[in-house]
Amino acid sequence: QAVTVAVVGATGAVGEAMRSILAERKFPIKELKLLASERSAGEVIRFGGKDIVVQDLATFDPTGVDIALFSAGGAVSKEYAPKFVAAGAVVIDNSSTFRNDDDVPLVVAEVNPEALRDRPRGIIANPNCSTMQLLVAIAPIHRQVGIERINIATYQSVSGTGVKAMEELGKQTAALLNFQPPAAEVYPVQIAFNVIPHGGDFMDNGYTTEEMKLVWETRKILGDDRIQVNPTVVRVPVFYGHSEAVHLETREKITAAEARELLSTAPGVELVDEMVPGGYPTPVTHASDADPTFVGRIREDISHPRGLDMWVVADNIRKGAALNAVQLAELVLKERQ
Ligand code: A2P
Ligand code: 11C
Repeated sequence: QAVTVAVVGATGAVGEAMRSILAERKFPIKELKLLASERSAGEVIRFGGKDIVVQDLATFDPTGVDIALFSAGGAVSKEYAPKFVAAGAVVIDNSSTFRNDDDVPLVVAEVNPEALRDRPRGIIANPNCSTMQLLVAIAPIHRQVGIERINIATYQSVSGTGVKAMEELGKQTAALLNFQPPAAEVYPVQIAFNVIPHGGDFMDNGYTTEEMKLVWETRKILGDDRIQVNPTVVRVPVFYGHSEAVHLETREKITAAEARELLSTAPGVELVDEMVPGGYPTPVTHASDADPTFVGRIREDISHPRGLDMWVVADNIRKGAALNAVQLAELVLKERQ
């Protein structure tokens, strides 16, 4: 049965991916409402063979919307998500605003889909992109042998910061190749031909907010507060696709062969794990514009009796945000049938 869907932040990088994924997966849409700020109101966007005019969220009446996908930043979610719920919609929110609230489920479609049924506030939170791909890859291992500790270093692409950051990487690269000084506005230092050990805001414990999301969200999604997570977030000059070097310490020993076997049938995972040059996933060769979470370089940690290492890559805009949001919308839709 077709429903009315609203995309809030429809003109942004994630909003654009949400639109194309809704179309690709043939989501049963009665009417699609596209919302943004007054800056883009009036713009015309083609969807499903029709022209749809982008409306200003501030003056939009949400009555009649069944499912709303929000990706317009935390402040917008905070103000408008409750208004959409009051008007009868289920809100799937991509911002970090509600993720840590006890009465808001935080759901990865392949990992804890059952959690979304319990949503007293009518809001379902979509995890952060780096947590999303980590969890798709490690949840099967946690279920099999238990995970005690995760050491992780991320290699996050600039699209995670937004459209302006992608422009900055392009402009700095062009400037440097033309022997011109690179202007840094979005990032505190040059991102082209560089790596920056910083994402989000610094906290009192020395970690950044982007790092602590990996700690809080992993525990909430797996429903296990005992899991220790030690993250370092790094921004790299890649346009699309986040990569992660993941080092697990499990409760019981799991061999690399057993982990490979387990992940070969895990939902949402694609193994790319040949011990030859190029036999591993990278953002450019595998993840960009693709749906799966790619896992490679699986090996037993030579420094720990129950250690397992892996390399995890996914498209941060698709699985990390828009695709999971649409998968959650599909699960909500299933409840109605
Ligand atoms: P707009 O095009 O009007 O600025 P990104 O993070 O990729 O830049 O995208 C942010 C998205 O959120 C855009 O669609 C943007 O719309 C939207 N947005 C930002 N601020 C607001 C706001 N105050 N009200 C509604 N939409 C907003
Ligand atoms: C990044 N993960 O790559 C961020 C972007 O909490 O949803 C998304 C922030 C969030 O910088």
